[in-house]
Amino acid sequence: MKRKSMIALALASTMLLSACSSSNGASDTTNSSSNSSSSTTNATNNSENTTSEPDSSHPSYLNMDSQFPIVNEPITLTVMVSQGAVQGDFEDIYVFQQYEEMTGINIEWINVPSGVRSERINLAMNDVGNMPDIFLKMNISSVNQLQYGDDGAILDLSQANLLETYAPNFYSFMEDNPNVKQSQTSPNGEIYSLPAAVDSPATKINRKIFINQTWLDNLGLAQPVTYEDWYNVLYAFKYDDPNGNGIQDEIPLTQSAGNLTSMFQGMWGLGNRGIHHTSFDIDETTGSVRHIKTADEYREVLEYIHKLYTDGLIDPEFLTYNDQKASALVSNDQLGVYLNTNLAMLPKEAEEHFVGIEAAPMGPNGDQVWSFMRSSLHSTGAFIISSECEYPEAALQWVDYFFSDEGMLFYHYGVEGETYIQTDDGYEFMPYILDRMDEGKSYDEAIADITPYGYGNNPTVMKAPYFAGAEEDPIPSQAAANLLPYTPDEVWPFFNYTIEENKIITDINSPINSYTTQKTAEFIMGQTPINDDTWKEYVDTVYAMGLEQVLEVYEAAYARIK
Ligand SMILES: [Ca+2]
Repeated sequence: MKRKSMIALALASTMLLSACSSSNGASDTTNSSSNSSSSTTNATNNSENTTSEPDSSHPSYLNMDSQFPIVNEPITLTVMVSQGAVQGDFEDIYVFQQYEEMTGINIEWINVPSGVRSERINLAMNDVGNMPDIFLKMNISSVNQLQYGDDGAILDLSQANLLETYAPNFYSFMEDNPNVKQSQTSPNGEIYSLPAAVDSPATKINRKIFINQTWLDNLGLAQPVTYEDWYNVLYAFKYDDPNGNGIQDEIPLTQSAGNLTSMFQGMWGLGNRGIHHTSFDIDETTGSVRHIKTADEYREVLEYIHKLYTDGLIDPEFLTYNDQKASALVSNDQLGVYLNTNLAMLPKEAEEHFVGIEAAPMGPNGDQVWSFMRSSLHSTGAFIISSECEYPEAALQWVDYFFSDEGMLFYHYGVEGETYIQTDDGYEFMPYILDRMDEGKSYDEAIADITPYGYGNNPTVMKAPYFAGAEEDPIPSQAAANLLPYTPDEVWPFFNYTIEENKIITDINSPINSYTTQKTAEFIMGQTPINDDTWKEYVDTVYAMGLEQVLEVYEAAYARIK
């Protein structure tokens, strides 16, 4: 509390000083030069007319005459940044080296290995008087933002038109995407971070179904659409030797239990508020929040998947699913259906066989929801300014460029002719960078000293053609276009919980999630048969664990964004 009031005071005095130095600067310029720029004239006018534009309060250290450099004289900002496994020192990343020259802002990097991220954030946030200016790519959760914000460690960006004035690109993105604003606004109304955002169907639809078209062709089958088609196609994949080697070695479908239910739940209308809340959506008949995992429709989903399992149409080892395993199956031409965001985890030959499904699976009542849909927010907490930052305006201008089209391209690809070239399809890295993959480097390694975007949580927008992710390759991109018509009209953003609500989510909903996850696997495999008695016992157990309290939290959080 004490800390918070000191910050408020400090900010007020900064603004006062800024206003003074701005008018001083204006008169200095007028005195020293007869060719005073229009912005100087404006500033002079504004200082005389208090009802006019807010420009008069720009701090004098900012260069307001052009986009770059951001500052009149070089300044230094300390930035704590999360470092992925193959990411070297951020000091050596090409994009940021260039950006120092463009902006006049020297960055002192504090590289933090991603594995110790949480501890280092906590230490830094409590290191009063010695905090970094900025936390970048640190993926700080909403509830932690609220705690640190409440403690006065984080600058509240909702005050004094800070975003509107110094982050206009982000501000307009937020205005155009209300769910981003909802996700970024704390229950107390304050805004603590800029997020990692997405703005293309290929990245928003975080999982697509890819089906082995070669196998369909070999068997003379059409793409499946209805729940019956799906059963029949998976059955043929299993028993009709689609890979033509004369032995039954095919795995029609492999995926984790959670993704299997999410993949098929839309056939019974579940998951109608997108993928950020895998256990909750809206019961359209009542308008109330619904717990998906105890809904009657979920029982039907489980019965369907249980039948697939019993008839051998799902990998019997689905509980230990991982992408490496799927990749090995594809190498051996043994996999029929693959669910992921793109094909990058699979060997190259996957592109010869797999296509995106043409329509979302349709259930017995015509339901056809594709719930793997993100809001425009990929992850929060990508960029945070500490309350000790002396140059918050410059820090905002520094990050805001990455929310412009030009800045998105720069962040992801660097500089044309130096690190990327423009092609008919968009942009690609220069051959000297891509060639590193021939030397055995992964894509992430190959680009690690060029751009900072590996490992996600970047304060920018993932949007084609300015983003280079494998989601934008032709096959995943087409898959996303096919599924887009079936995605929910209203996608819930991440919810922001009060500290009390968050305690309920942690103490009650997390154990419920563990229990429903365990029972889901048991129901699919038949370890617990699905009948009226077992289902009632399961549902009763979840309620006894405190589901009503969690539903109340959800209703409250949902009400805040409505
Ligand atoms: Ca075979």
